Amino acid sequence: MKDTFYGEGRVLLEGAISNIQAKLDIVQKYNIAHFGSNPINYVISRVKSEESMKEKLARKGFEVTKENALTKVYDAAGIRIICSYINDVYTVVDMLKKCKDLKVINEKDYIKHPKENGYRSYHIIFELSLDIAGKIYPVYVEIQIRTIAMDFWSALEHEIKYKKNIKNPEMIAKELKNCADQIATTDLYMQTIRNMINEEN
Ligand code: 0O2
Repeated sequence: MKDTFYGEGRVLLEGAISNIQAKLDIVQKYNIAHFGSNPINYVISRVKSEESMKEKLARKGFEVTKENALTKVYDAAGIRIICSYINDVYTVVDMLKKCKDLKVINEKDYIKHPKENGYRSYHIIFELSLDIAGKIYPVYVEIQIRTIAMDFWSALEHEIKYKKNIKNPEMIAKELKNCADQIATTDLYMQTIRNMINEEN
């Protein structure tokens, strides 16, 4: 079906996502074969919805056009990598940065520097050079890497954005912040126990 907003740009966005997913698949198999473990739990991806992209372009003060969606906002193509442990998040970040055809455009470590609401995740924007029939197309992809617990929290917190008429929004925000802090403590605790188990082997 023809895309009414991204037009032929959708081919580039989906192509970039497939390309990075293929890299991640190989990396996972390599890690299992060589180290007997895999830092990645699972991977999900999406092309940002037309509605959400239009809202973001307008919010950032850009004209709502396909060109701006592909070049001014960097998360039209998005991949989320979910790991079990915090150290795995940083292992995956390092692995991705070593890929020769991925250029880091921007990165934000919301794990070391959480947002005020408690949001934690590692974000990197890459520029991927997509080679289609000998022509090189630069495509931006946002990769978010986080633990299962951070992802669980983030999904619930994200719901607030789309829910209208929430009673006690301040109380809910406060409870979510408390929960984010407890999750951060638990993530560290789990990592420590895992390190102790690995030391013993
Ligand atoms: P969706 O539905 O995931 O596409 P922005 O924060 O959007 O003005 P920027 O620079 O792209 O601009 O921000 P950033 O910090 O890199 O965050 C982009 C994405 O990270 C968001 O995309 C969310 O997916 C996620 N994110 C960032 N902050 C939060 C947060 O406080 N809570 C949750 N749950 N997710 C967050 P979109 O476009 O919002 O949505």
